[in-house]
Order: sequence, then structure tokens, then C-alpha cells
Amino acid sequence: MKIYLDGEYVDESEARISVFDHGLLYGDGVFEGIRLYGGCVFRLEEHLERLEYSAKAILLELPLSRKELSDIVCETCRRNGLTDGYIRLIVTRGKGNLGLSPAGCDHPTVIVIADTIALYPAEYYEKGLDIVTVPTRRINPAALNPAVKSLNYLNNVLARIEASQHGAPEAIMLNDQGFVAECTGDNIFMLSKGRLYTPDPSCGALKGITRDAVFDIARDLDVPLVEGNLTRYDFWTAEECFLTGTAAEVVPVVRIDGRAVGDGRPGALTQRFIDDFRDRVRREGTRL
Ligand code: PXG
Repeated sequence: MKIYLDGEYVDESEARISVFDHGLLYGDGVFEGIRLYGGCVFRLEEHLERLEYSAKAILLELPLSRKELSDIVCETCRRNGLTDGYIRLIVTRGKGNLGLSPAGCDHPTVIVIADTIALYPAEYYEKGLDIVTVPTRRINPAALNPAVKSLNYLNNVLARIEASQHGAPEAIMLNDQGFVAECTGDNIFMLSKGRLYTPDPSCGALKGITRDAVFDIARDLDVPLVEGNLTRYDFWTAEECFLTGTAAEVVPVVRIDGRAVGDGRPGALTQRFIDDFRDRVRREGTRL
């Protein structure tokens, strides 16, 4: 496998970064997870824009332009002979010294990994997920705005471990006020009385690229959308529920905290969002 690392395409065994890299020492960096479908990169511009916003928010100057990053992402896919897969784009503060101050970090480290993807089993889409709320909360915006897709994912990792302790593949994370924020690596939606609801970014939801695609589908299907403060009660009493994410795409949820959502089977409207999303990834995208 060829990895892009700081201007070169190197073998995986040679893709090494310094132990003094502040991405490793402090989680000081930003990243994107991107999908490649049938030789087209899905919503690449949107991913690069979010990366730019994340970098700006943490005062990290990206060393490459949007066009340069876009070309590198595509070239990494080509060099690995991929037509479908998962791309991880990472920019860290770079090599510095042992100290919090990034003053010694002169060159951000840029890494692009393009690999095949281990998809959720088909059963998840046919039968739906059984998920739980976990104790670990979404990061408080006063500490670090959760809209920043930073390399600090420790609380999400802990939440995912707590989910697996309950045999659940995903978990609902609440914010510090007890409102539903999102899942550990996915946004969450519910349908009730013909309306589509999802937590507002101010509740700790990442502005997901798949979430945005679902907003577009809702517009096309004439389903009104509400972004707001939602509680676990809202989700327990919803008619339908689904998650969205680059890896998961659109996946139904049929049980939350032991309570059946609707009739306990994937909802009919959810299925339309799944079908429309699958259609969209074939039509849209930046061709390699
Ligand atoms: N919320 C969080 C916290 C995320 O990290 C999403 C929502 C969905 O956003 P997109 O843009 O993908 O629709 C994400 C992104 C994994 C994995 O291995 C997934 C993400 C990040 C890191 C790893 O499943 N999802």
C-alpha cells in the first residue's frame, strides 16, 4: 500500500512519523474520513472545506491548497488501484519538542491513507441496529468545539467501548446538558409525524457530510427538517430512527436503550433515505 506522507508516496512500511509529532504527543491535528465509490470521491470539496474550517479553528495553517489536497487524495487512490474504498486525510501540527507550545512545530505533517473499507454487515441495514446511551458525554464546546474534527477522539473511543460492553455497535452520546448530541462516529436522526429531526450542531453534533446529504434528500422528498435540542425521550418515542456517517452511510435503528423504535423494524421512510443515498453516491463525486 502506498501512503502519501509530506510530499512523497511511500510504502506503508516506510510511512513513519516522528515521536515528537504533536499529533501523537497531544492529539494536535485534524482529519477527514472520505469515501470512494466507483472511481468517484464522494463530496470531496465539502470534506476539504470542513478540514479547512477545523484547521482554522485550531490555528493550524494548512500547508497545501484545496486543489493540491484534492489532487493528492485522488492520486493516492489511483496509486493503490482503488475504485471503492475509504480515505483518511490527516494533518497534524507536525514535529516539535516535548512541550505543549507548538512554537517549534514548523511543518504540519500531511498524511493520506487510501484503503479498502470493512463495511457494516448487510444485516444491519435489513434488521436495523440496537443501540444504547452510554455514560461518556460528548465533548463540551467550552473545552473544544465538537464541530472541529480533531485528533482528540478519546471520549468517543471510550463511548464506543462502553457500547460494545452492551453488545451494541454504536452508542448515543449526550452533551453536558443531557441533550442527545450524536453517536460515537455517526450523526443521529429521528422521524415523527412526517418530520425529520436531528440535533443541532450547538448540541455537540458534528456537521456530518452524510448528514448534509440527508438534508438534501429530505428537501427532495418534501420532508420538513428540524435541527434542535432533542432528548432521549424524543428518540424513544419516535416512529423511525437512523444514523448517518461516511462509513455507515444511512443505517436504521430499531431499538434504543431497550425500547423498540416504532414497530421495532426499519421504517419505510428510512428505507427511502437509504435508497436515495445509495443512488446519490453513484451519481455525485470527483472522478479520479
Ligand atoms: N460524528 C462524529 C463524531 C464523527 O466522527 C460523523 C459524526 C459522521 O460524519 P460524516 O462526515 O462522516 O458523515 C463522524 C465521522 C469510523 C470513524 O471508523 C467514523 C468517523 C470518524 C472517525 C472514524 O467509523 N465518522
